[in-house]
Amino acid sequence: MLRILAARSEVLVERAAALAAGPVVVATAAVRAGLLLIAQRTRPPALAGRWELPGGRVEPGESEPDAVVRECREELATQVRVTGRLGTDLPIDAGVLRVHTAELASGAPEPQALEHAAVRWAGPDELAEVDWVDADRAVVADLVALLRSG
Ligand code: 9L3
Ligand code: MG
Repeated sequence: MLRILAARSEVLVERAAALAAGPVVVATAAVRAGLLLIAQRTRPPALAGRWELPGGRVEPGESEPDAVVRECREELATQVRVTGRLGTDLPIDAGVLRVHTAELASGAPEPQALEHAAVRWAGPDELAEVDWVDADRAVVADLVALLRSG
């Protein structure tokens, strides 16, 4: 009985910590043939024109990989397969940003900018020059390493 109560309170403490940290936003580091898919934001005004790894908020009850797949379908009209995580949790105004690595599913359509101003595939030598949103700039070294490792 006590053990059950202890386990339950652990779950509650974890949930409280998650709520305090705010919502989780996932970002997708999609790689193909040594290139990284990057996307130019249109909103909010403070971020418009700057580039990011596409993604968005995880919905209640949704896993992070499922959120990555959903966001890529909604924002890019393509299908990705999540392959791992990259870097550490990044603090953002909205909560915390977690980068997941991915590849396009076989036969998936070419990504389209449905919600972005533009999307493009960038090579490792270009990433330092990209006008990143602040949160994503923090993982540029990891992104370069990811591209060079494949
Ligand atoms: N955000 C930052 N970097 C990213 C993503 C996908 C999102 N790579 C920030 C911008 C917004 C918030 O997270 O403040 C929610 O993202 P969205 O739903 O507007 O894409
Ligand atoms: Mg988004």
